[in-house]
Amino acid sequence: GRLRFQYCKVIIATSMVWIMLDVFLLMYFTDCTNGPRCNPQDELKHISEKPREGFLHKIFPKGLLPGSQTLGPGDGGKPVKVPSEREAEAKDTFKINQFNLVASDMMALNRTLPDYRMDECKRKKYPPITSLPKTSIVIVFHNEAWSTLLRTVHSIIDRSPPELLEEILLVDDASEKEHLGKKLEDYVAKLPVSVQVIRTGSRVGLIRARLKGAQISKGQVITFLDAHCECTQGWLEPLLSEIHNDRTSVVCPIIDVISDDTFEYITGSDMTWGGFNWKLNFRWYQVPQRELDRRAGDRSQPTRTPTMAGGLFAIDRAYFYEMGSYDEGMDIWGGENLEMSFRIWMCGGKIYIVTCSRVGHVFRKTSPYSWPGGVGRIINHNTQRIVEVWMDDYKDFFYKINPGVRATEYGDVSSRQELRQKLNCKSFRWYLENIYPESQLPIDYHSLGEMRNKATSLCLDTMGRKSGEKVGLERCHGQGGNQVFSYTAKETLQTDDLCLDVSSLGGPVKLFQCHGMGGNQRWQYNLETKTLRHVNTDQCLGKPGTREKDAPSIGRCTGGEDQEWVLGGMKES
Ligand code: LR7
Ligand code: MN
Repeated sequence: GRLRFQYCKVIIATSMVWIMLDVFLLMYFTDCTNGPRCNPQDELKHISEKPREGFLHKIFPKGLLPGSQTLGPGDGGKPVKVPSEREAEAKDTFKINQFNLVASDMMALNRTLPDYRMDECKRKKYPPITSLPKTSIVIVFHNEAWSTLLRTVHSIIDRSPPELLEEILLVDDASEKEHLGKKLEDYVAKLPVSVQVIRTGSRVGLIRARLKGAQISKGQVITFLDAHCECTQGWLEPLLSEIHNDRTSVVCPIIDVISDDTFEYITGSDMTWGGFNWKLNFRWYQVPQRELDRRAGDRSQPTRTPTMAGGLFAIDRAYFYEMGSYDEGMDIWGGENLEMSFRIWMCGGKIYIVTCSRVGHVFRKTSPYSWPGGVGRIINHNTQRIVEVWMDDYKDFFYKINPGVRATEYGDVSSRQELRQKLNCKSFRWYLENIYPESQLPIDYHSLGEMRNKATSLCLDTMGRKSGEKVGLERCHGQGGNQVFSYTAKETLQTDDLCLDVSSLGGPVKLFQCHGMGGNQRWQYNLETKTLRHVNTDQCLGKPGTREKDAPSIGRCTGGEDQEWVLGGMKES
């Protein structure tokens, strides 16, 4: 009897603690107005959830939260299933942000994520936290959704050692959404870290918005993030410790994919790095063997990357300014990542993908916001500023594949050219030879122009087709673009990042991702006979055969006019 009574007392006492905690939690969360956790019908559900790693535990130490095993939508990085009655709403609201807003809003602002790091990373010893530099985090946004923006903020607070967080700066680039006004300021004021909302006033674009955040930042390091990210366990220490080792290192995490549809967290490969094509689009490519060898096969070592994606990186604040921060002449979106990549490498710094640091990012297929003056105009303007300042003669590749861009205005770049002088930066050729020999821009080449067939006077044309598809033959238009090919020193016939590729006798002649290993992509041009011999098959490129009229053929070398090709843009040698 006595024992049983004691037992009951314990149960009653524990229940009281739980009830009091529940009431407190309810009070805290009814205060915030929107978001999945703050929506009244969700309150009780919230309280019965499994303890989360961070933010809540700053208020309620680990272990004090009621421990039911119920997980919410998206927890553990799992995909969110939108209930069928909300599918129409999800479809209708998709275009607001170009992602599934219903799914995002269903998830906790502090959803749980597994620790995705490889074992070597978990075991790594970093310098003591007290010796690492503190970072300010700068997040710029234009019309970002509430739940993605706040999930970014919560993931930082939850998964960063507080000692390393100087502050979070949210730079609002003239958003027009109610929820990003006072409501945002009130919400962040309650967070256990200094979070400030800064307003650009008028739409200045992400580059100048970042400059505004950087300007007022106080941390020794600035970490930039997009406004729809989720930082994972242990993301910050490896970044800061790289900068601590060498302040001229600019460091990026691996950027994992958060699905724009289900918000599933999908880990990206540690075997990709950043490159670019002739159009100066940023592209992910496979890390070459050369770089794997340099790291002696240790995948937990940072990868030296030729370029960065641009949205997620950390840099020593003073070094950022020494190196010319950003080109203030760039508008809205695009190009700043390549500009910074070329500049950092050519002027003495390094760029790494730190494979022990993982941050998720919602990749979108199109952009949801307005582009004052037009997408094309803005991107060409920014890209022209890069090629004119940094690329020397290699800018020909960009201009030839993008006919018409030369005529557009790009403002005054003289101060950026002076910066290049002042910092005593190396040439673009140096960058290609030393940092990016695998580049899609051939370091040496014989020609850059059209490829005209003598017998038919037609020109080789990609027809805008992709890797794996047949190359076409069309009336020559002399405008470059799809009719621009380079006969390179590696004996490839290349246009952008595609090479003419033949894998069986008699063809077909296809476009294929250039692999730089010769093989099916190796051609020998004979200056006298003007023939192009495919080395592996020992056959020659010719005019269309009987079966197809708009594709070149490949067959026995005859020396006839139908196998003669005049290569435009031949270099004197
Ligand atoms: O006018 C604008 N003002 C802004 O504040 C336009 C955009 N922005 C904000 C925007 O709300 C977002 O937070 O700027 C940030 C980046 O814009 P996104 O998310 O539309 O860009 P993105 O993710 O498609 O583009 C990538 O390339 C950009 C080139 O300018 C930037 O460098 C982005 O930061 C960059 N994102 C990443 O690197 C994440 C990985 C994507 C890849 C590859
Ligand atoms: Mn983005």
